Amino acid sequence: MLLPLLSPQAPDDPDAVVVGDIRFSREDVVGAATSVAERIRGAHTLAVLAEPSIDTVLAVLGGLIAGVTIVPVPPDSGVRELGHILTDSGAQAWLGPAPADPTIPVIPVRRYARSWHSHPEPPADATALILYTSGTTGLPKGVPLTRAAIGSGLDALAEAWDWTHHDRLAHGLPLFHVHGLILGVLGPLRRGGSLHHTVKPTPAAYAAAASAGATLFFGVPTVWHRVADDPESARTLSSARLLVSGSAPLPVPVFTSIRELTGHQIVERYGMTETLITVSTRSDGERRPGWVGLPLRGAETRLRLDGADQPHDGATVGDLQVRGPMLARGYLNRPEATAESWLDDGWFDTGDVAMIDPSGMHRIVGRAATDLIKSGGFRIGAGEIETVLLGHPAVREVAVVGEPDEQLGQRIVAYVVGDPVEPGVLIDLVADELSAHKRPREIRFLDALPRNAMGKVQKKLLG
Ligand code: MLC
Ligand code: AMP
Repeated sequence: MLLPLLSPQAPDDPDAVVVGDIRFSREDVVGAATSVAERIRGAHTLAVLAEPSIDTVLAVLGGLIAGVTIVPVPPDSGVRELGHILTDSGAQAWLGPAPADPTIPVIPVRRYARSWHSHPEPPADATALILYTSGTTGLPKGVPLTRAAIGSGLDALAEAWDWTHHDRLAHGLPLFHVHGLILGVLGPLRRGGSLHHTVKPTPAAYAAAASAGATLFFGVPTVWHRVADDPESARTLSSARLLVSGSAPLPVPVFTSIRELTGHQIVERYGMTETLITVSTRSDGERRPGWVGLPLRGAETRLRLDGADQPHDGATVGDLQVRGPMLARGYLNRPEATAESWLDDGWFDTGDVAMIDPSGMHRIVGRAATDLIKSGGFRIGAGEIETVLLGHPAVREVAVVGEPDEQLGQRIVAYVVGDPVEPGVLIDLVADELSAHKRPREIRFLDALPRNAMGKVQKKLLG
């Protein structure tokens, strides 16, 4: 069973799921999610506008109970991104809140409706969720994730972190990605523990959750950076059992500040939408700043260069490849992209460059492609932003890069050649067409882009 919390045998908890100031007991969650399941039975794929709200939690759980594939959509998706996700996923309707002027039907989520009907457990290889994630070019790709992959990925993390039903998880991450939704909502429900979603991942909200009894905290490095900058809130987290960082590299100074302020050494874990989490430091093991830990139970890793295995000597770098039961099997509707990353014998080429030491500790050194940007823990393709900017009549040429940023890890900067135009106009164009977190933080105007003899833009010379 994917979510034992939803079984009638689980003990009740009056605060099983708290999102902002909405509190649902386990019985409320089971009754309301089952009522959603009743309404959608027989559908195959539904889209959920994944705002950080109880409705999103109920819609996703309703889909899981009914065996209907759910497509969580970033709530600030612009027209281009939204249109693509709906068409590509084949979503039949919105479940819960919908954007203005929806192009498909809308099925409401009734927070206070209850049903106690018992639904059969869907097959383990059924697609539970389709998550969208950016590539270097083109619009985001759909990643179908089975119930079996989600279940084994969550169990492997539970083993590494000693995560049990005694834990109360707190975080304020978005509900349309692996981190906030799969780990952050399905994780506690699979363990039979409880969840406190703070809506926004602010230091004050995390401190309040700690005071209210949260034991486990999730954040992307930008969040931990902000916590470290707010010592009073940070000190409140001393009462936690475990602090976890992931989705982007955790800077060593942030690890050190958090240790000084809270007494906790942050556990760091590494993963991807396509693979779920495959490597993590352990709650009972070494937490080495700058390193992301050991393969999780069931996961295997290797370093490759030019088709050959590289030594695990803590110094040699190679392309990180992973394999295990938590992996997706390919992209939706993208056989060529699938063939590029899913290799023979179940290995997946992550596109990350890493080193592994003799004890099995992994260090992520960087990405093989400069055109994939990580900003605030969001994965963003330079190509998708360039395509939108080229759609503006003033823009003749453009190159988008990720430049180092203390808080965001990388900030999106667009280099533009063209006619004079207000930077804000171009920034808003990207926010409106794609989503707000993909907007460039800065536009820099140039007379020409640096190119090599072949005419290819030399992004490394920008900045
Ligand atoms: C500003 N805003 C604009 C705008 N300028 N909106 C539209 N157009 C413009 N021109 C708005 C934003 O929408 C937002 O609104 C507000 O201004 C501030 O936005 P921000 O500066 O972009 O960021 P901030 O809110 O401070 O976000 C930082 C953050 C966020 C850390 C909270 O980056 C975040 O949530 N990151 C998490 C990413 C994540 O979960 N990744 C996991 C991927 S899974 P408003 O109203 O929203 O405040 C994965 C696998 C794994 O990687 O390993 O986990
Ligand atoms: P996403 O598709 O949003 O799931 O992003 C996955 C990418 O995030 C990985 O390929 C890595 O580049 C990056 N990532 C995730 N966790 C970590 C980590 N702990 N350290 C460094 N990079 C990470």
